Amino acid sequence: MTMQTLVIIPTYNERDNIGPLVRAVLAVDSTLDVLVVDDNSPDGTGALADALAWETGRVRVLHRPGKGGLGTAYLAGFRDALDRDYARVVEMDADFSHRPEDLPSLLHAAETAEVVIGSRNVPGGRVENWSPVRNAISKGGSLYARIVLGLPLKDCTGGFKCFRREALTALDLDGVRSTGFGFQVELNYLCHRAGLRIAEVPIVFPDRTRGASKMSGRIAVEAALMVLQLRLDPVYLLARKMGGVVLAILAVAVLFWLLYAYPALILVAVPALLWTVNELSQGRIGMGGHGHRPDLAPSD
Ligand SMILES: Nc1nc2c(ncn2[C@@H]2O[C@H](COP(=O)(O)OP(=O)(O)OP(=O)(O)O)[C@@H](O)[C@H]2O)c(=O)[nH]1
Ligand SMILES: [Mg+2]
Repeated sequence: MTMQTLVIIPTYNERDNIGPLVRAVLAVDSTLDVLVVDDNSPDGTGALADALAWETGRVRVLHRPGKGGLGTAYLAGFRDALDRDYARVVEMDADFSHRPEDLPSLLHAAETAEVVIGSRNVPGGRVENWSPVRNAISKGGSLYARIVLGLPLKDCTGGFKCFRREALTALDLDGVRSTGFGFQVELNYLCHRAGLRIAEVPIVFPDRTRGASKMSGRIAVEAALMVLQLRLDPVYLLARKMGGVVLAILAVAVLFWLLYAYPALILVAVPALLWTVNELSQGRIGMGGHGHRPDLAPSD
């Protein structure tokens, strides 16, 4: 197996960034290769990436037909890296918010941890040129994910990360649900639940200077809801598995409570129960359509 690292860079309209960024990454270390995952960027980023591939021999480009979201772009990149026996995989934005000069400390930490997170919220880490509002939203989002999901991390939402190969193979990548920005949180949660060793190393995170952000309020709300969904998942799955039983127990409990509170209801409850049992046994209600259902009769 090679000790090469694949740096995955998802792009959507990063024409002004892709060339300088890829060159800077390749200059860091000769063990780094780059995979650009471009979603048919209207600004021609994909063609620029193809030219870099041809010129350097260390870059490949995965062209996808349309904007499919950051999460699915990374998943496609992970599969490519695993197919090609890369020992390590790095996630990196194209807009220079993830600085190539921080790559060595991520790679170094990956020698002792299976997952490394470039963190803005540990000593030495910081953001640059963010408004106080944006800073508060980012820190609040991270704290929210940390509390709701019980993640032992200071920066839960960042996307500058390094995974050892065995970390990715330990995860159920097909089960990942977030397509967009919730992806980073979901991946952290999966790593934590899989018992992987996760390290946070400080990074400096400058705001993008070229190109447009793809972040929006809607995307942030989607990510926040996804966090809640992840937390509630075990309860939801159990309820689905136990669905019928839980409902029946609840119905009986409610009935008993009603009868206890209003004993007179027994005059209604008993005939109703007898009627229901009779109808069920005749197949006239519920239970999968054995009875006559004129409303569903075929028509032409
Ligand atoms: N392939 C692909 N890349 C995407 C998609 N959405 C975003 N990206 C890339 O993902 C990276 C992060 O996106 P940004 O727009 O920088 O999002 P952000 O960092 O949260 O927002 P800013 O701080 O404003 O830059 C960039 O390299 C984008 O080009 C997508 O749907 N498909
Ligand atoms: Mg960015």
